[in-house]
Amino acid sequence: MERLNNKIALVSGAGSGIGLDCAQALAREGCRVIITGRRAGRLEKVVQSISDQGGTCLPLTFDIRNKDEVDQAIQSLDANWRDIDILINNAGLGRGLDKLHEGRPEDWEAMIQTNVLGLLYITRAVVPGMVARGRGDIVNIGSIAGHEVYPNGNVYCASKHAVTALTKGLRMDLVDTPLRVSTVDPGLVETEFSIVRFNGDQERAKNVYKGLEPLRGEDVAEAVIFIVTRPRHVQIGEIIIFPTAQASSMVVSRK
Ligand code: NDP
Ligand code: 8X3
Repeated sequence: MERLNNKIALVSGAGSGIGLDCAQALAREGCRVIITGRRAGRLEKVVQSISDQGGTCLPLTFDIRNKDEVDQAIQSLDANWRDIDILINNAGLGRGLDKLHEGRPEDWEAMIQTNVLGLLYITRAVVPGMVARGRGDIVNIGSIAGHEVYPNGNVYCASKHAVTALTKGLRMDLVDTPLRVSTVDPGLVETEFSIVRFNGDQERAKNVYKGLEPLRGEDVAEAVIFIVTRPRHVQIGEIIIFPTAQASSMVVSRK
């Protein structure tokens, strides 16, 4: 088993949800963790909770949709933090749940710019250093929406299908290096995802998880830890993870 002590991990979108749980889990395993997001206050709280547990955490506040901000943030890392070993591409969002021909172009832009371009920008900024050092793990947080399409999920599903393709493409491009590329693709996880998707409508967001026990961020974080602790000759391609009461995007048992 690969030990994570003193490795440097970067988790995008770590101020809430799955990213927050990944950051805490990696810190518990001994990583020094760089956390990113737009909400500085959220990141500060995560830094505090990790340092209260004896871990080390550095916040970087930037918008992943802006390539210049991404590049500046990564370049701003001092020598102590620069050699990132583990990149968790988690930042992402759904916006709206509408028929495509009735959807809002600004929602499409937010999803594609964040889930696809943002992931690309940060990968482009971090992976060359990993290649030069001859070590590194990249774990993308995709979705079951990267394997299936559901009604009104059109652009979100397209963005997560793109993540599936980018995971496979990057794995091919790095096959002659010691780097590993993986994806964790969850079904329903109760986080702020649906609150964001429904523009702050808490009631509508709650209904998404009503009548079943959804996944928690920590369930996804466990899969991430499994991936990055495999022996170096083992590369996990993808982990699809559902709540027990979910069998596919559309097949969900609610009591
Ligand atoms: P959350 O909304 O709790 O977390 C998303 C995180 O992404 C936030 O911390 C947010 O931080 C960050 N983020 C969003 N936009 C940007 C941006 N432009 N720049 C920087 N950071 C950004 O939801 P989840 O934890 O559920 O989502 C995490 C990932 O998991 C996403 O990629 C999502 O698609 C995926 N996923 C979620 C599932 C679910 O059911 N919840 C299931 C399958 C996959 P901030 O707002 O501070 O910038
Ligand atoms: C989020 C899960 O099924 O709401 O990726 O699209 S789903």
